[in-house]
Amino acid sequence: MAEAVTKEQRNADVAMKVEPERTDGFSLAIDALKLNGVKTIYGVPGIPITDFGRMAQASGIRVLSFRHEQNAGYAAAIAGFLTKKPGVCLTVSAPGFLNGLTALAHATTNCFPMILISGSSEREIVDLQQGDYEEMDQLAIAKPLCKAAFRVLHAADIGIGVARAIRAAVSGRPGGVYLDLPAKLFGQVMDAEAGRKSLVKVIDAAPAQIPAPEAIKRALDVLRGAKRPLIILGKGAAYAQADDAIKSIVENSGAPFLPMSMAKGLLPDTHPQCAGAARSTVLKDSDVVMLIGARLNWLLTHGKGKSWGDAPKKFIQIDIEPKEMDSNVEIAAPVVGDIGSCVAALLSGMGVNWPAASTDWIKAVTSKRDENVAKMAPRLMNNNSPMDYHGALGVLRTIVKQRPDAILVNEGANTLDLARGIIDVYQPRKRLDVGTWGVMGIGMGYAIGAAVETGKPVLAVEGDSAFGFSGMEIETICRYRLPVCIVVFNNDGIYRGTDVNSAGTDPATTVFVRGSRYDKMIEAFGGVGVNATSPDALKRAVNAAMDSGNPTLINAVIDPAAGSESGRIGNLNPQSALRKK
Ligand SMILES: Cc1ncc(C[n+]2csc(CCOP(=O)(O)OP(=O)(O)O)c2C)c(N)n1
Ligand SMILES: [Mg+2]
Repeated sequence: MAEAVTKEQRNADVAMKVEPERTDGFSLAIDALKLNGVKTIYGVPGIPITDFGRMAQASGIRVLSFRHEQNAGYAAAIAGFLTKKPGVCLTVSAPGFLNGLTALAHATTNCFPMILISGSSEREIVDLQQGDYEEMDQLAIAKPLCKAAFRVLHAADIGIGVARAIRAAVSGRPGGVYLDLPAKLFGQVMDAEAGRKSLVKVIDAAPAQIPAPEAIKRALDVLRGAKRPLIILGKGAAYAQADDAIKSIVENSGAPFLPMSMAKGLLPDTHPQCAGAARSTVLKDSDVVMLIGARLNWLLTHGKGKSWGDAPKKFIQIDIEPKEMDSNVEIAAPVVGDIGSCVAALLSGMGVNWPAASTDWIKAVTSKRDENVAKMAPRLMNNNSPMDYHGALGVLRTIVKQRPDAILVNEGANTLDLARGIIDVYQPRKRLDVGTWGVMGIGMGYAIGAAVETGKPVLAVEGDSAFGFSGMEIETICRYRLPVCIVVFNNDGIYRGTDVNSAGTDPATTVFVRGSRYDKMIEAFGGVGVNATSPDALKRAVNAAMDSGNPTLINAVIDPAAGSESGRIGNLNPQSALRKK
C-alpha cells in the first residue's frame, strides 16, 4: 500500500512537471490591474463579470458592490479626481454598461480619469444581430462618449489593453476610457509564463508636459502689464495637486483670485485675496484674467457678455489641452502644459521682486467682498423653523469651519447654489459637486468614492430631488459602514414645494409627497436617521454624526416656499415671447 502511494505521488510529480502552469483571462485581467496599482473597483455584479469581481476581491483588490452602476461610476469618477489615478467601474453587458456610461461621459466632460470595464456578449452573435443575451455593440456606443475605447479579444492582449486604458485615462487631459471585455475572454486559457510576460506595467502614465519658455515669458509680460489682475482657479488646478505652487503664485502676484466650485479650498475661502464674494466686481472690472485649469465655458459665461463688462480684457490661459485655447474668446497668452509644470515655470519666472498689485484695485475688491459678506451674515444666524436655506447652511458653514478636513459633497439647485456661496472651504479637493454638466445623481456615488479613497468623513448636502437620483446607495453606505453624513434639504420638491398644477388633477411636475421623512429610509439599513426642523437641531445631529462616524441621514425640513426656480441659473430656462412671465 505504502509502495502504491509512493508511485502515485511520483506520477503526480511527473505530471506537474510536464503539465505547464496555465492562467486564464480572469487572472490576467486581475494581475494587470494589480500590477498597475488598482486597489479598488466600484461596480455591480452579474453575467459575465460576477466571478471576476469575486476573484478580484479574493486577490486583495477592494471590490465595492453598488445598487446601480451609475453610482458606482460616479464613485470611480471622483476617485480619479481625488487620486490622479483612473477610478475603475465594473459592469455587466448592455443595460449595466449603459447605466455606467453616463458616469463615464461625466468623467470625460469633467476631465477625471476613469475606466469603465464592461463585460460584453459574444461578438459573433452581436455582430450578426442574432439576439444574444444582453446583446449590444458596446464599443461603438461608448466611443463618442469617452476619450478612448478599447476591446480585448485575446487573453494575451489583456496586459496591453489595460495599459492602453490607463495611459489614455490619465495622460494629457484626463478623461473616461471604456474597456470592453467579452465574456469568452475571461475563460481563455494560456501558458502562465507567457501570460506573465504579456502584462505591461505603465511607466510614467501621465508624463509631465513642460510649457514652452516663450509661452511663459509672454504670459508674465501680460500679467505684469495688468492694472487690475484676476486669477481664476478651476478644478483642473485642484486635480493637479500642485497646491503649494498654486498658493505661491496667487500670493506672489497679489491678485484677487476666484475659485470655481471644485477649486474652492486650494487657498481657503477666507484668504485675504479671495474674491468669491465679489465675483461680479472682479469679472467686470479686471483687465487681465489668468485662468489656471479653468475653462471659459457656460460656468464663466464663455468669457464675454454682460457679466464680463465692457472694458477690454486680456486672458492668460493655463491648460494641458491646446484645443482649449481660443475656444470662446481670444487668448492673449496661451500656456499649454500640465498645471504643475506651468505653475512652477511661471513662479520661477516671476522671481522675488514681482510688483505688488495696485492698492486701489485690491481695496475696491476687498470692500465689495466685505460688504457682501456683512449683508449675508445676519441671514445665516436665523433660527427659523421650518428652516430657510440660509439658516440651515449657516449651521453647516460653522461645522465645516470646525472640521476642515471633512469632504463636502453637494448637489441640488438652490441647495447647490446657496451652499456653494455660503459654505467656506479650507483645504484643497474638499468640495465635490455636480461639475460641468450640473448633473443630479452624483451624491451617494461621490460620497462613497470620497470616503473610500481618502478615509475622511463626508458631509453630503443634498436637495431632496438630487438625493433621489442615488438614494438607494444609502444601503451601500451602511453595508460598508462608511463615515457619511447625508443632509437632505427637504423642501418638498424640485426648486420649491409649492407649485400647483393648473389642470387640478395630478400633482404639479416639480412637487413631491409633502412632509416626506427621508430619515426613515436609512433606518431600514441600520443607519441613524434624524428629523431636524431647526438650525439648532440640525447642528446637533450633524455634529453627532461626524463625531461617531456612523452612517447618518438627516431630514432637514426646509420651508417649501424658500427656493427659487432653478436656483441661481433660472436665466437659462428658455422663454417664449408669447408666454412672458
Ligand atoms: C440628471 C439630471 N436630471 C435632471 C436635472 C434637472 N435638475 C436640475 S436641479 C434639479 C433638482 C433640484 O431640486 P432639489 O435637488 O430638491 O434642490 P432644491 O432647489 O429644491 O434645493 C433637477 C431635477 C439635472 N440637472 N440632472
Ligand atoms: Mg428640493
